[in-house]
Amino acid sequence: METKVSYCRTCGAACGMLVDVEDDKIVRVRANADNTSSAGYTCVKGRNADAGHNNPGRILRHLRRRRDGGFDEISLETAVSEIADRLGSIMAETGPESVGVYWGTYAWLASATLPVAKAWWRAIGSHKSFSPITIDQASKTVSWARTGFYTGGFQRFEDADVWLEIGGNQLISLQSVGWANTNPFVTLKEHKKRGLKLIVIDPRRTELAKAADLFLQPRPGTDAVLLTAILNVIFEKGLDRPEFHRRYADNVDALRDYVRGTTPAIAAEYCGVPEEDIVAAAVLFGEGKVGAANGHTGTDMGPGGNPCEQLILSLNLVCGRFVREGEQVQSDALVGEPPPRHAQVIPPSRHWESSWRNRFGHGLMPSPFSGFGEIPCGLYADEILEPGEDRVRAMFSIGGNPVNAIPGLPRQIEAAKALDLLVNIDPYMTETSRLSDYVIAPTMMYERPDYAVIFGPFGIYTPALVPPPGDTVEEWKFFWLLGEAMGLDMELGVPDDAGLGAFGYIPPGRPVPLTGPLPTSDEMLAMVANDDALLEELKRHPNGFAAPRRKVTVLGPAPGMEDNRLDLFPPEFPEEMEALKAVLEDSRRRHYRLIVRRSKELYNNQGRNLPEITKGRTNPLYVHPDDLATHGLASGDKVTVVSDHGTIAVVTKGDETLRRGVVALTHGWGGLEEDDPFAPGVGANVNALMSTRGPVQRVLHMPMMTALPVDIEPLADAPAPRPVPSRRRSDGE
Ligand SMILES: Nc1nc2c(c(=O)[nH]1)N[C@H]1C(S)=C(S)[C@@H](COP(=O)(O)OP(=O)(O)OC[C@H]3O[C@@H](n4cnc5c(=O)[nH]c(N)nc54)[C@H](O)[C@@H]3O)O[C@H]1N2
Ligand SMILES: Nc1nc2c(c(=O)[nH]1)N[C@H]1C(S)=C(S)[C@@H](COP(=O)(O)OP(=O)(O)OC[C@H]3O[C@@H](n4cnc5c(=O)[nH]c(N)nc54)[C@H](O)[C@@H]3O)O[C@H]1N2
Ligand code: SF4
Ligand SMILES: [Mo]
Repeated sequence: METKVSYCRTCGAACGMLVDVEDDKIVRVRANADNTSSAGYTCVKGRNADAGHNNPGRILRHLRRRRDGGFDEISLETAVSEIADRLGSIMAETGPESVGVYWGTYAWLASATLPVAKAWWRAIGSHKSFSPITIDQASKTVSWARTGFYTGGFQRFEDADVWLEIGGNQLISLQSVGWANTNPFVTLKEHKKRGLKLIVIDPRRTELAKAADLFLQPRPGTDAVLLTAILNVIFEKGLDRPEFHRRYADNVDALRDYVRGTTPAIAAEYCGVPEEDIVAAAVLFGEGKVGAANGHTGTDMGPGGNPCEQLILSLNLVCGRFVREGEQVQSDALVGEPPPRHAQVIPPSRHWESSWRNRFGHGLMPSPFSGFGEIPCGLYADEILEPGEDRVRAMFSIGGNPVNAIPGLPRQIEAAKALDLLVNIDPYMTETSRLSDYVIAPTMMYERPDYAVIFGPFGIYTPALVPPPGDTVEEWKFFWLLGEAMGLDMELGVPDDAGLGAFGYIPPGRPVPLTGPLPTSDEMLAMVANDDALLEELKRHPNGFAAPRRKVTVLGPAPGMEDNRLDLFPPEFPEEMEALKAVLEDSRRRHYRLIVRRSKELYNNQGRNLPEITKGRTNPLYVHPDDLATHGLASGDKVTVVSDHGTIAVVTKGDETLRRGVVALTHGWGGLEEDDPFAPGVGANVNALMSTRGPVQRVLHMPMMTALPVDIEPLADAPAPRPVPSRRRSDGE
């Protein structure tokens, strides 16, 4: 047995790992305390990676569907040549626009996948590109594209005296703006010790909320009203920073006039939080010298995703939470000369107004994937099912599970079945795999070399620890071979049009043609990184390489950028606030609000198939014990959850951390129609309760995925419920 040093790629945290290898098999995975970034931190997902690699249900040979619904194992050569032929005839009949791609979460967890798949995609020449970004937090992108982007940089957590987190639970999700990327408990504790004040807004008293100095627990979906009142107090008390916003932004007065109507008393009544807490949050945030407010899935998945992110951006701009001209900041470069940073504004792009439009007249969202934008997932099923000359007939899913992940489950199943060709690249028989024509078996993380650069800045490289089992293939090789079989001219280096480079996205790679004999994996990584000095440095530091502390001075605007302005009051904002209030008013028809919640054990749908992780459980519906009691129910009883769009059956679990009238269910679970939701590891798919045809966010077409109005009822065939005590009205309105 041999112990090898590597890092985990189940999520973006890139935690350092020690991996025991025996007979070319991963037998045990544990923390590497010497890793310079994670310093011994790991989570249950990463520690169970051996179970994931060795799972008996793992797909080790490429599969082709038979007419009877079963699958035959086929070689890579057969898969590539048959898929190339079928794509060729579809494109000859109805053109490249009838080919679509879905870039799942795993598409960017292996560095070489994205750049090569992008080169293939660019050569196909279709616009039908989708990714879960548009069912996640793309309201941020909408607000930047409407307001403009200040490139001096956000103030950093290390320097902050106040931090406001709204609708995120970083201690579990590890997804933050630069503080919880790994080892979040220790990081937070250290910064609180030096005086950082944390404000958390969440309808559930989460792990993060318990660590907060000030915690507000509003009714789900009402954050935009709460934020309006916070901005009002900031202006009223003169806590804004005119020296910053007057210099870079227009329409500050319009924003000030708008928020004036929403007093803390009005917001307190609307959101169900104490008036004095709203004032306290505004004062604590406004008086801080350095800090930031951040929205997450809890804000962005709600009925007010766009106005929420607009207000969060406004709050940061009004309070000047950005690095100014002449200030010194930590460089973002790991090696080499740091790129210059300018205090300047990129004007509103309103990308979707000038982009290509689909047959429903919908413009594209900026995207790191395609080089020219993507169509929102809210239109994924429509693109396949609605008639039209350029209807999508062939779909590729890379490291994702669109059937499970996109709201409107029955319609997603119908869409998958309506395709002439569905190709899925996933190590497991997910819902999408089961409905695919071809399933390509990929290598998993410890079977390939890779490198990562994350916020810090910090970088790490790992060699492959074991050879690829069975016929598994690295995704980039599959796309290289497929492009070759299709006779496409592919070139690496497709740029990212989303301007998201600053957030640690994978660089496009060296602009070279992808022809000739297949390179080795390490040669491919070198082409992708396009930075030999970086890779060399990373290879010299198996425990990870943290950049030496280097400061750069923020320069003034570059020539031609001096007069660009931010728009703090885009015309859609007041209309979207009204639309939000109408949805919230309409939601009062139902007694409960269903909210999002992520679990420590799973990463979206990943891990659900591993008994080592689920221990035979399914996803419970979390309900406040007092709410359970009003139905005569207890933890463990079965209920149905009913929304305007569907009904699911679940097991309940009492949870006192929830606000009364709020229930929570984790996504990523649930099978197809024929599966038993109570069977171990199956569970219920929350997306059966949601619909892309209900209220959606403008531009983004994102449906309501949190603050969803639902009712719960005891399940008809479950044991008779206990007698109902006095029926108290829940606080869900
Ligand atoms: N362990 C684990 N980590 C993950 C993932 C995972 O599945 N498991 N998924 C990864 C992915 S893809 C993403 S996008 C990130 C997401 O990262 P986060 O956005 O941090 O996700 P959550 O941990 O679900 O936190 C969302 C919080 O929003 C709260 N909330 C719900 N509705 C509302 C509301 O109306 N208002 C407010 N203010 N709060 C609300 C919920 O109670 C919850 O605490 O996590 C990533 N990390
Ligand atoms: N109702 C509701 N729906 C949601 C959400 C929610 O909070 N509520 N969250 C949304 C969010 S934020 C997101 S990001 C999406 C996620 O949506 P998806 O990205 O579609 O779903 P994942 O479960 O992350 O899919 C990742 C897949 O990668 C596979 N995989 C693991 N390792 C490898 C590998 O080495 N190679 C390849 N090719 N595949 C691999 C896993 O088996 C898994 O099936 O879901 C969204 N859907
Ligand atoms: S937080 Fe967990 S899943 Fe993410 S990299 Fe670390 S060990 Fe892996
Ligand atoms: Mo996500």
